[in-house]
Amino acid sequence: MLLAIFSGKWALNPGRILISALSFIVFLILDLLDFILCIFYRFMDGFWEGQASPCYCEKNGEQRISVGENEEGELSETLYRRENVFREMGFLGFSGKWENSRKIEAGKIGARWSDCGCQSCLSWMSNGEDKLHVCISEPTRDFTDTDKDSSGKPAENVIFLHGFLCSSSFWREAVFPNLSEPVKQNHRLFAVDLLGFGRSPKPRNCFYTIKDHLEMIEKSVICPFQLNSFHLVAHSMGCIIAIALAAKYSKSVKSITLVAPPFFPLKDRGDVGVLEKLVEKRLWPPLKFGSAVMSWYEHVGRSVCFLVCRNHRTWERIVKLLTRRRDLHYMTIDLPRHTHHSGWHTMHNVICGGAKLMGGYLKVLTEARVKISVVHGDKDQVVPMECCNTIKAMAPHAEVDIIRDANHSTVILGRKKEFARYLEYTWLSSQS
Ligand SMILES: *[C@@H]1O[C@H](CO)[C@@H](O)[C@H](O)[C@H]1NC(C)=O
Ligand SMILES: CC(=O)N[C@H]1CO[C@H](CO)[C@@H](O)[C@@H]1O
Repeated sequence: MLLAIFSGKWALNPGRILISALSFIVFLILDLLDFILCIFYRFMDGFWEGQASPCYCEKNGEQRISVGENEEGELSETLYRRENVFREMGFLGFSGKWENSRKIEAGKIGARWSDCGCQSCLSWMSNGEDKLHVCISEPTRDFTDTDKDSSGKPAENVIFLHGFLCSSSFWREAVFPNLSEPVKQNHRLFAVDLLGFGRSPKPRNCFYTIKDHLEMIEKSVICPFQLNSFHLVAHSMGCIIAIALAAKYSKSVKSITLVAPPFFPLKDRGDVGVLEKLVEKRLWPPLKFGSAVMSWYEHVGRSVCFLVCRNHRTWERIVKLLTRRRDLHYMTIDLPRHTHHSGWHTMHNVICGGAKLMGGYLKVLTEARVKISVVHGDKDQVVPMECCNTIKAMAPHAEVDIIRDANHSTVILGRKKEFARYLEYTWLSSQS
């Protein structure tokens, strides 16, 4: 690593060398910090709960996962293949000394001591229902007597899936109000809070794999409402879940609209390669640095969640005071509404681990001739443009729209009305 820094083309550029050296040092310190925090959390978990929560620092966890629970490749390799210099050295002889049980005990569903225990975060436990929070907008025309409208058509269903660290509010606030009256009359809109986010359950006895997410959507939307035909609309991470869902229900899906889908081309380094591509270990810009810390360092990430997510109500009050506003933006409120466990596992198992499954899913959809529309902003800093090419390569019939001067969020939020028209057009054209 150091050799690479001081050789080749970089040797000519002192600024570059400085930045690389600085970045090397910062991430080395983070390696050490994560290693120390691992010991700290084992101690604290033992103190508060009598048993350490399993983590992925243990070397032999790898074997246990691959033989036991990972038969279908559901857990991402990135969970346990994140190299840490200090752990590799068996620093201080600590690593591997604790016998962790990889199994998360079934009884342990309550909040961890490091998670928020406020009423809204735990409401799913008290009402005994482990279903997702679903925001439904019923068609304005009455479909109760007959399931067809005057022109003989049944109501259309649409399922909306949000991205990482968002919730159903994203669709409810940004898109629903801008749909036109004729469309609202005969469309039933379901916006779900994905498992582990927003107001949905955040169990700790779950690995938040794509399969887990699908099961919850089936249980909360598809089965109770007996949907046998629906459209899908998804943003960012939600696109991976949407494609998996569509492949499973390829006969029922009428169209899929994917906004900024993070479909990374799978290279030789597998899941780890996806993580490296998605979140490079970089100091700048701050958004990149923040995501690198949260995705590469399990225990540092848990500490950030301990400070932010566990105290989200306090932060909401502080932000309100500082900005002198009575209502916060829905995205600010949604951002910390997850646990470290739910965010961490979803990030790895869905985004990184999902890449290798996309080819198979898209093949099913191509064979079933399901309409796929992709929208991507050309200034997207979160999901690179090359992801569109990955889709095009796997599903040549997909229609790709590149939006100029739009980034990961403004691709919808900066053009709500146009986006609503685009959706309406997609739904209508898939009916003929
Ligand atoms: C997208 O652009 C808007 C306005 O230009 C900016 O406020 C926002 O931070 C950007 N978001 C991302 C994720 O880059
Ligand atoms: C035509 C219409 O209803 N436009 C609305 C689109 O949504 C924004 C808020 O998200 C409203 O302010 C507009 O009035």
